[in-house]
Amino acid sequence: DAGSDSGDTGSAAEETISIGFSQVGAESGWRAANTKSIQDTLTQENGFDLSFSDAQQKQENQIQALRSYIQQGVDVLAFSPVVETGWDAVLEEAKAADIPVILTDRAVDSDDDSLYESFIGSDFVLEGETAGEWAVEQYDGEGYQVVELQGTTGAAPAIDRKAGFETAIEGSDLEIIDSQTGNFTRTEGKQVMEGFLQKYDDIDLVYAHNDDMGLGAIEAIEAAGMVPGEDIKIITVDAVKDGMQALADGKINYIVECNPLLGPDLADVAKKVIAGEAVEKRIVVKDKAFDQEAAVEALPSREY
Ligand code: GYE
Repeated sequence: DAGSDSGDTGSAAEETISIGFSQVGAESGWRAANTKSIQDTLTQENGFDLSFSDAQQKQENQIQALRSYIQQGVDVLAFSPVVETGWDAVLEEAKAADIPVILTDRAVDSDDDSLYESFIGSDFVLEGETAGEWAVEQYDGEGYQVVELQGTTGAAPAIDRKAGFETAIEGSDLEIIDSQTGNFTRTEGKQVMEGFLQKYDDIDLVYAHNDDMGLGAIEAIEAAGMVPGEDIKIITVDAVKDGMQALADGKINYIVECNPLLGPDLADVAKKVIAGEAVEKRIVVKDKAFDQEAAVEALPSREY
């Protein structure tokens, strides 16, 4: 008798949650792993109907995507804001439409934190500090020259990784002699590094805000006839496979991890928000850091 069967198998009773996700772009290995994590987690099987779009690193594309999801009347909006500022108007539109917003990966700079439910992501200031502390330990003596490859101008990880590193090297023998954006891509990282190598002949260290720009810098250093990791040391952030391989090979010297696997936390927060349960306003993803030995050890079981 089917009518009296009250056995609940769980997922069948729950309603599918429609979620619109606006991704930053496809600028880096980190981003590819992040996208995969989100798409692999927010599946029909897990109770989601995911609409996903790639903004190609342009804020206007993200705003457009968010507006169209609002118009479609999705249950939840989620996005990784390409830059920190300029979101209040579209977030207010979401609020007016009663659609909860979850931030993943990058933060917005807004005075009104009622405009989103939760922000899930790493502590980028801490990442920059960790990178800077390692650098300070390596160099002792008279002035060492650092060039910095910054992430996308105005992006939370670029602002925070710069600030954290600067704090950590304050009063040390290290000096940042130049700092430019490479937009988190390998190509632009290479170009900016080529410019630095033409301008300065005694660079000791490259601090790149992500692995991809560091990998671009390796190409530029090798093309200039120098040995990356020896003639010029390199620190990066992310710890994606290509970066970890370069670290294991001795071409990068240190990597601060930034975990891109945010899909499970996003799914969890979205389900709770829809169920009317309380969620934490800030979920900090924990990161590690690797030197060459640690990279060799970690590589075989690395998930991304
Ligand atoms: O470090 C970089 C990507 O926002 C943390 O964006 C993310 C950063 C990541 O392009 O590789």
